[in-house]
Amino acid sequence: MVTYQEKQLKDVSKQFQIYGQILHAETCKIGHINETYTATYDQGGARVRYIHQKINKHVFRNPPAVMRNLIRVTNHLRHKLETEGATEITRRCLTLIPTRDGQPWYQDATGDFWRTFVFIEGLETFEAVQTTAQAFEAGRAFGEFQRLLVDLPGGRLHETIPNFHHTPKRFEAFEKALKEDRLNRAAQAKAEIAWATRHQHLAQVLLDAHAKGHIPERVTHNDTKFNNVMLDTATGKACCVVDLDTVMPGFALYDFGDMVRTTTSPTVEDELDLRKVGLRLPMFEALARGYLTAAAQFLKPAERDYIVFSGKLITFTIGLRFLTDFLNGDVYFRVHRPGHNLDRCRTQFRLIESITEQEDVMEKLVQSLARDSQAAASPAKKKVARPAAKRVVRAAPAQAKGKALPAKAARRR
Ligand code: GN1
Ligand code: MG
Repeated sequence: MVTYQEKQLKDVSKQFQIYGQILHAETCKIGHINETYTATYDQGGARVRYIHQKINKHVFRNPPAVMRNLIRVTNHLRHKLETEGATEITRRCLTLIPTRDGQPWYQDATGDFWRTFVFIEGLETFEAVQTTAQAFEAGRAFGEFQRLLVDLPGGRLHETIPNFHHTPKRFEAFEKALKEDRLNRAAQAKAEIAWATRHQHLAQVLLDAHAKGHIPERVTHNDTKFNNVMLDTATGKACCVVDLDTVMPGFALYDFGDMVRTTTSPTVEDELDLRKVGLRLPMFEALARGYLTAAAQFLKPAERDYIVFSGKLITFTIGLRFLTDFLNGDVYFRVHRPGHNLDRCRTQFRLIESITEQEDVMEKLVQSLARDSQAAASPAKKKVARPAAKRVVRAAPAQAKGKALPAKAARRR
């Protein structure tokens, strides 16, 4: 039985080059932006799954450009993986299914854009990190992602959301929402508004470093939440990075910062008990180690210098965005309860405080990891890099299985 708007999804399913009959489909509830369905088909007697996804055209104003980016990026990733002799490439990189007339997307009668991906079996995602091995894998996966894209041909990618991580512009949007206070919500968020205002100075730091030529623009993912890395259920190893709509020009540090935001605290993004929110140093260490395993080869020293800061910056930016959306009446992020965006904002600001409390230790740690990984990036790099990875795994031998959220797997592709 098709559960979601049966007729509509049946219509969508017929548009793509899928040689089978749709049996049923489920909505994926994870993620704040796009609508995603996992659909099971009967294909010659075998059950095969695909992802159908409707692009949120209010967030992504130019869906065809989003799709052109996605095609360039996935083609390049696949090509690089092939060249490097990787196996199981359709599990490591998203595979887009064209429409029956050979187009990358289908536009329905209401003007919405749909796309379809191969569902990757045997992978799972998690909302919160449970082990240092997982944090290591997240860092490694996004570091690898950046590494594989350093030589993306074809010029600058389209900016699917202009100024996405531009913190001063996000701050302006916050100030505008506060001034308008359309729903009289500012009174409920006094403490968070004051907190944001006190920390405005964080906003300009990386942009200044970029303007001075210290940190370069790169091809980056820009939404490196832990739940955007799919881990192999059997091995726990990162397999595929998903949610590619914001892959565009950015700073490598934005990606690292969002990993710090989503992998170092034991809590989920909307945790209500703020006492539980905080950066765990072993997670940070594993994350940075994993990231540098792949990224040390291309990062500039100035980029490494801002690694700790980047966690604060992105957490601040996203906290500000939650607060702004709360003030605007929850028009951007999907919410599931009253005050949801304000709850999300609070966890972000609490995490920044926790980072600030520990930043001296974190800086020392990064310096020492950078020395290790620089040595690893020398000609004998493989020999040095592997034991480093194993050390982290040994530190957390039992990878807690915990509660996986396989639905996320579906939503993401
Ligand atoms: C959104 O919906 P999701 O999980 O892919 C947002 C990110 C935020 C994140 C916060 C396009 O990502 O920037 O960091 O929520 N994506 C967009 O959880 O705005
Ligand atoms: Mg996203």
